[in-house]
Amino acid sequence: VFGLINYSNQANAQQTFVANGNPIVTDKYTADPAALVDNGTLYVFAGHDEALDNKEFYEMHEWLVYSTKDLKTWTAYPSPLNVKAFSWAKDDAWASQVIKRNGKYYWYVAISHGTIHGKSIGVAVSDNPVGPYKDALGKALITNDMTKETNISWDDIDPTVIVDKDGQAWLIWGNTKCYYAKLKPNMIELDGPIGVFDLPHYTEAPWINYRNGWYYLSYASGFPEKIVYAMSKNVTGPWTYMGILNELAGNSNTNHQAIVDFKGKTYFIYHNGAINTHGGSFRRSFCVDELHYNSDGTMKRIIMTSE
Ligand code: FUB
Repeated sequence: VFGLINYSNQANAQQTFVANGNPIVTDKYTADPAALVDNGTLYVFAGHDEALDNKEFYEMHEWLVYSTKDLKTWTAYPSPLNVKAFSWAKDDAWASQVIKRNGKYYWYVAISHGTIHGKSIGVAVSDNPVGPYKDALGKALITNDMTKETNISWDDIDPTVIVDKDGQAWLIWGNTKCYYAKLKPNMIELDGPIGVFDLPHYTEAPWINYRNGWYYLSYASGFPEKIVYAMSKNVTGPWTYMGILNELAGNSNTNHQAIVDFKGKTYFIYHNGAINTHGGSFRRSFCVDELHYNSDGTMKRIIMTSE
């Protein structure tokens, strides 16, 4: 029931609440969840869907962050990052991911560029996972004129980042094509050419995670989107397509996932459009379900729950 959430107010503008199953947050729309585990706490970063009930496109100007230690009691924080933090950008707080490196938190975001046509990727930095964050580079890290594999202007979206076992950081992103490139140790510049992964039925929303010798690249496929995944022994592939991981997310064309290990379990965090009659493709809400692996390392299909 949208709008009803029982916060216990705290002095520092943080608010705690007890989640009543999925979706977790019911007083705001929270899209494109990205997850980070740090110091025994799970952080979920999301774009804020603000489209009015009759608007059928994205209206997104800021990102939000929530944290929990037990997946029951959550803390909501003031928005730690707004599109206005990127002076070179125009608008559109699309999908993002935060990663920790050398004690700092780097937040990679998709956003519309102010002067270069199309979507771009920027990076913000903070000493604290819940911010405040500031633009780390003063310009875009990736722009539409750097990737000419497609003739669409929104192919440079949906960043995911991994720091590999050898310390090399990789940025992976894209709509229609899945791009990848090395990041310099400073995490804010590319270190080499941009490649393209060969992935069947690829739409967008890549997320990379590593477990027991396998890299897993999950991504949105088709439209309306299902989440599928591929496996490889190397962060740069080649990738073996493994099939569907999550069926359509209720009442939303997009189905954007994060996969994270937390306190001995693996969680699949995604969005749906399931909040009452107003939820939908442009009014999305993040959900958390458990992900299980088979003994051969493959992933079991997600069983979506409302609990
Ligand atoms: O939220 C805007 C866009 O919708 C994201 O960048 C895509 O992944 C899709 O979820």
